Amino acid sequence: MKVGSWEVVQFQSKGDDRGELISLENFKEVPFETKRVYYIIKTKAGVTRGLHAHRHLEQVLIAIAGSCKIKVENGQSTETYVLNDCKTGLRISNLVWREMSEFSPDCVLLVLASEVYDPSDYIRDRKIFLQESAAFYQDSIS
Ligand code: T46
Repeated sequence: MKVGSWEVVQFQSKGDDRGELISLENFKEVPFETKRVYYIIKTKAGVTRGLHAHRHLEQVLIAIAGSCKIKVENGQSTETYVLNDCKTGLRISNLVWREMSEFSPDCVLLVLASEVYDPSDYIRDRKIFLQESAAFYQDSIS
């Protein structure tokens, strides 16, 4: 994915008279090789999660149950999405600040990640995020 980008992707459901099945494959629905899967559950009312960006990590987020809101920002533009459909994913590249909020009590937010867990990949200071993304865009036009 392009650095500092995100996109909504609709997954195809293989439905028949028994119900539905959604399948996600690396380099198809998921634009990278998945190295880690985690899910966020039981987020308490009023909590905002995220509040960071990643230097290298790319992810696909899917609310496989319930709903939550996610704000994404790349230092130049911001967008807010409601994730409430297990057939819809939000792909997020590196250098994107994210804030997740308004979790419904039954929300299960599934995340497919391109890298194993690495705390040093997190940018948790917003000022540093804005500096690093400004430097990236500056380098890419010079
Ligand atoms: C992201 C958003 C969408 C681990 O030990 N391994 C893991 O793979 C992850 C993701 C977290 N942790 C530990 C680190 C913390 O002690 O789990 C705890 C909660 O993690 P964090 O505060 O980073 O959770 P969120 O919801 O703020 O952010 C998470 C991801 O960390 C992040 O990469 O993009 O979900």
